[in-house]
Formats: sequence, C-alpha cells, structure tokens
Amino acid sequence: MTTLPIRDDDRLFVLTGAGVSAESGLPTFRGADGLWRGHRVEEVASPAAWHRDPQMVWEFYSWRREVHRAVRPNPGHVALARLEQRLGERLFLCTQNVDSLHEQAGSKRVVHMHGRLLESRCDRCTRPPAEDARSYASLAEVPRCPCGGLWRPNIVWFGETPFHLDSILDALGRASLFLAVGTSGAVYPAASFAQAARQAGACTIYIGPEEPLNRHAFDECVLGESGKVLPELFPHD
Ligand code: BJW
Ligand code: ZN
Repeated sequence: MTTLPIRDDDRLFVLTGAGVSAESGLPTFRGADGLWRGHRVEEVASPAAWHRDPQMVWEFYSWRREVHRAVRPNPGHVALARLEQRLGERLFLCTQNVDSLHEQAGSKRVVHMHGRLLESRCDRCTRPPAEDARSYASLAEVPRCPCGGLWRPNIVWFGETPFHLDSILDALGRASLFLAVGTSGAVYPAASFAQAARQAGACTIYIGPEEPLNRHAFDECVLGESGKVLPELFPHD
C-alpha cells in the first residue's frame, strides 16, 4: 500500500496507541523499555496502587511529566494533523495516549480516552480537572485539594471507565474506514474498537512494526513505523 485513497463520503476513525509516540522518544508500555523501576504498568496504573502507595504512583507520573517536557511530535503526528485539516469533522482522532503530541503537531479535536498527563483532579470531590504541567518530582508529598482529598493524575487506570465512550461508540458506528496505529491490542475496551467498526461496515487497517494481538479484526496490516508509514499513506499536497 502506498497512499490510502479517501473518498468524499468516507468517515475515518483513527485510534492511536503508544507506538505513535515511540519515535518521539516516549517508551511504549509493553516494549522492552516499558518498565519503571521494575514495575509493569498494570502495577502502577491502578486505583489499588494509588490507595496503597500514592507517593509511589505520584513519582511515576512526575517522572512521566519530566520525560514529556523534552519530547516533540514526529512525522506520524504531523501527518494526522494535516489529515484533520483536510477532512475536518470526517476524521475522528481517538488516542489512548496521555501525552499531548497530537495537539503539539496541530490536531485540534483529539479525544483522550485514557485521560491526559498534564491534567490533575481530586480523588475525593467533584472539583473539575485542572491543567497541570508542573513537575512534582521535587515535592515531598502528593498535593492536596482544598477539600482534603489527594490530587491525582486525570488518567484512566485499570478498572476505571474510559472517558468519552458515548462519542467514541457513535463515531465507530459511522466510520467507513478504521485505522489503528501503534497499539498492541492488549487493553480493552480500545482493543475491541476495530471489531466494532468492522461490524458497522468499516474497512479496518492496522499500522505498526508488528501484528497486534487483535490482528483478526483487521482487513489489512501495514507493517512499519508510523512516523514513516503515515506520511506515505497521507502525503501532504
Ligand atoms: C509502534 C512503533 C512505531 C512500537 N510505530 N507502532 C480481561 C479480559 C478483557 C478485559 C479485561 C480483563 N481484565 C481486565 C480487563 C479490563 C482492562 C484490560 O483491558 N486489561 C488488560 C490488561 C487485559 N481494561 C480496563 O480496566 C479499562 N477500563 C475498563 O475496561 O472499564 C470497564 C468498562 C469498559 C467499557 C465500558 C465501560 C466500562 C481501562 C484501561 C486503562 C488503561 N490505562 C493505561 C495506563 C494509564 C495511562 C498512563 O499511565 O499512561 O493506558 S494502560 C496502558 O495501556 C495505557 C495505554 O493507553 C494502554 C494501551 O497500550 P498501547 O497504547 O497499546 O501500548 P503498548 O505498549 O501495549 O503497544 C505499543 C505498540 O506500538 C506495540 O504493538 C508496538 O509494536 C507498537 N510500536 N514502535 C508504530 N514506531
Ligand atoms: Zn477535592
């Protein structure tokens, strides 16, 4: 496959995962460098871990914020931002990533189903989440909300309900093309989106250097790094 033709009546659903940010220098979760101090993500990104040891979880996300400061979007992010300029609301960009690299590349309407690293909220009250780009690496304690609750990352941990599911399911039902990029297919419900889109009539394509665990849900698999494949599929004219 060289370029991916998009018809005037096509609606495109793009699901991105950690692989789309790998070429920017952010480690994937299940890759060789995906461990943090020997912990798998499942051991740190859960409400149980937060209740058991909020300081440890806070340090993990402080480290992630530090790493995030230095990274920049790669040609894969840029190709998707340009595609949004071309397709407008016919493109639905849903990311599992908590980084802001799609936005830094120029994407305007990014649906962060697993939340955002640079936002925090109270773990007790309903005060809305706040933009929070500060690094807490130097803080001795996890910050507190005025209500006394702990200030946690606005991120969806295992066992929590992903954000924006209503609009995601609506867009999946209306898509004619579904593209998953750089996601292993290990984490649900995102791993079920390809099958849902296909059942609703979409053609499904995967892009990444290796086949995902849910390969059976894709009509086609384009093996390669997204920073190279996406600009080829969607050349800038
Ligand atoms: C490249 C590349 C390059 C490399 N170019 N590609 C048993 C069965 C089924 C489900 C469950 C089950 N037990 C529990 C569950 C549910 C659970 C789950 O799925 N667990 C699995 C581990 C089994 N899911 C949940 O709990 C979710 N909530 C939920 O289900 O609520 C119930 C509900 C459902 C539906 C409706 C209503 C209610 C919540 C999941 C939250 C996930 N959170 C995390 C961490 C938080 C974010 C953070 O700290 O950053 O989100 S986990 C982590 O995995 C992160 C990611 O978003 C997510 C997905 O990972 P991703 O993106 O796929 O990364 P990798 O590393 O796995 O893969 C990278 C890929 O890139 C690889 O394939 C590489 O080949 C590729 N790659 N270089 C392109 N250059
Ligand atoms: Zn509070």
